[in-house]
Amino acid sequence: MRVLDCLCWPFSWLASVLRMGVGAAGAPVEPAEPLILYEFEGCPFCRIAREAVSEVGVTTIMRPCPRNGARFRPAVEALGGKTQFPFLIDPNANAAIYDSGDIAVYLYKTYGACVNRPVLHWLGPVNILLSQLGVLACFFAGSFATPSRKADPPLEFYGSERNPGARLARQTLCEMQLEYVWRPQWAGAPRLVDAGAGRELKGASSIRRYLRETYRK
Ligand SMILES: N[C@@H](CCC(=O)N[C@@H](CS)C(=O)NCC(=O)O)C(=O)O
Repeated sequence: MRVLDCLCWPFSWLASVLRMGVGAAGAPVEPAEPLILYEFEGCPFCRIAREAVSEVGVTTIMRPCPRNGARFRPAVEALGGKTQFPFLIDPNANAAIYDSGDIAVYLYKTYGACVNRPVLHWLGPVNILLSQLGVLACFFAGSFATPSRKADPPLEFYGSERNPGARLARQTLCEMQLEYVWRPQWAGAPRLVDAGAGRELKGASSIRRYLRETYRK
């Protein structure tokens, strides 16, 4: 598994290059209630929503919904009326939004007053195509669920969308459908805090190993 983990690195870098570095971590924004994003790593549209979360720096509860995952997927249809990802809930404004473009625009407008919307996010089909290539570059990692136990309370995760190591860690969080509070952050990332177990992990490889050892069923 360690060898496989090492092999993933260049592909995660490639995904960041294909995205032209979009998805840096903005200055932290802590809304009264964290936002909630239903998404999965193997979905090109979800990446666009995550990049906006990251650029804006807004604290968001992530509920990963890989294709065959049963933990959070049913909630999306119950809350919004259809099974489509990404799906954003903003409890502060009673807003529920489906489309990645709409989610990005909403986030920049509502929480990113000082953040310029990256040029790539204005490029419609090019934006989507490059995001799809990013999914291909990572061999669809974060698309399918693996059996796992729930993390209670939810984990806390620090890292930007574009950080290749943070991406590798998120892919494992996603495949294991582990809920986490995401604080987009550049310094010291990726970092995972498991308050329930009193553990703090730094670096993609340590985080992935810890998650598999602790939450795999
Ligand atoms: N126009 C939408 C398209 C979203 C979309 O097609 N998402 C796919 C995943 S990549 C989806 O929800 N598929 C249904 C499923 O996964 O069950 C957007 O930009 O968000």
